[in-house]
Amino acid sequence: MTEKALVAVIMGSKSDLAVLEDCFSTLKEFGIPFTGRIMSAHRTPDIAAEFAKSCEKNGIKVIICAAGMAAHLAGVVAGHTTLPVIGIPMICEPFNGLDSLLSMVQMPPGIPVATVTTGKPGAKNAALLAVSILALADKDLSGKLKEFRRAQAKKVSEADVELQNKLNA
Ligand code: RP5
Repeated sequence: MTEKALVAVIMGSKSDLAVLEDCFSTLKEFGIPFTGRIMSAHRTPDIAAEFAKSCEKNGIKVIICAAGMAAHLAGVVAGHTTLPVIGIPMICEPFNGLDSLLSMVQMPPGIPVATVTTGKPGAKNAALLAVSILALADKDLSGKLKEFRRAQAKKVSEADVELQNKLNA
């Protein structure tokens, strides 16, 4: 992205990247400039801490963190910034993401992480939540989000009509 990033999407490992495609594509759909980085709370702790501390002065408004297993990335990042942090728990063996979810969601009072669900649905919702936050100060973006919801609802209603037609045929 050439425009100054408003959202930073960081992940604990290259192995998380495929899941984050849904996050990237949703941010792109809404025209949100973002940056993507790989860094780890455990394997590169200094880089993760420095990055978290630098986000605000670099114009980042929301940070999305994806991590699996003992998923501490979002919590560590949140401890180093007052920007909103959204966490996406990755699905990993052998506990299928429940380990990641609990590691991420169980933040001590005082340092919140807005944890979405595991895997690809979580990746998409993380992007949409970032859009909602940015839309608070951006009327055009708020309009786009409302239109997205209308289009989504229309698809459900169309599927319902299709089902009714099929059942009543
Ligand atoms: C976490 O450990 C990463 O976010 C990843 O989900 C998980 C496994 O990492 P790799 O061993 O695949 O690099 O830090």
